[in-house]
Amino acid sequence: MTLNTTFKVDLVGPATTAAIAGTLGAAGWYTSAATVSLSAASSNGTTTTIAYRIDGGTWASYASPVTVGEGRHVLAYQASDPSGAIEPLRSANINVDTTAPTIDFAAGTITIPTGGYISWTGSDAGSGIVSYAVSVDSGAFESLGMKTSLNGAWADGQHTAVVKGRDAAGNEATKTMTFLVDKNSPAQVGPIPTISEAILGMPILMIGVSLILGMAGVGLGVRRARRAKKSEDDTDRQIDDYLDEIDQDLDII
Ligand SMILES: [Ca+2]
Repeated sequence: MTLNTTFKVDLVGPATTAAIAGTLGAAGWYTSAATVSLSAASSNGTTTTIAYRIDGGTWASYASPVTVGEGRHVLAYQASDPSGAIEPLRSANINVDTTAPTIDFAAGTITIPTGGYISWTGSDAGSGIVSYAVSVDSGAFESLGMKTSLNGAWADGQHTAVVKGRDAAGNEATKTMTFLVDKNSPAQVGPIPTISEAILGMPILMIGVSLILGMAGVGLGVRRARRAKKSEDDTDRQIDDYLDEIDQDLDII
């Protein structure tokens, strides 16, 4: 009797493809909600099922596109087919920041002395502020990096400044400030450096101080060693002289 048996060998397990739809901003951030579509195919053509979860939540069976909103998200997914082949666990990072930064300064018209400065604060809960730019009296925007103050040779009188803040995702916010330059206004205390400026300045200062201290330490060590050597030589010479004297005395006797 001849027995014919057919085996279907599933050499390659299922593989999932994730397609993300949304407005891609800067630095890999989406500036709109992002919708993920998952599709899986198995080499033997059998139906596959995809399990997924978001941010370590409960595993669910994928049925339709999944939308994620504001925040940093991790989408984990894994397909399997009826033959028991399971795809290695895959994951995708999906970062969404749809919100522009917030810029703040004192309400109303700010009065500053001649040669004074204007300042503001900014915050962004999503991707974080990466730069500021300011336009005074409709002039060109001046890029200020992370500086949160600006001084200029503004004439006495009223001026306007448009402060623009940009987050890492590319969202921008602008806020207009009105300020009055008045030569009779009391002098301002110098702008306090932003935290990042202060931190950036520290290592350079610390490296400088360490180098000076290190060099001073080496210099001191060399000088001490030299002094010790000299003192040793002097003592040797004194002993030699003393022995010579005894020798001479003995010769006399
Ligand atoms: Ca933001």
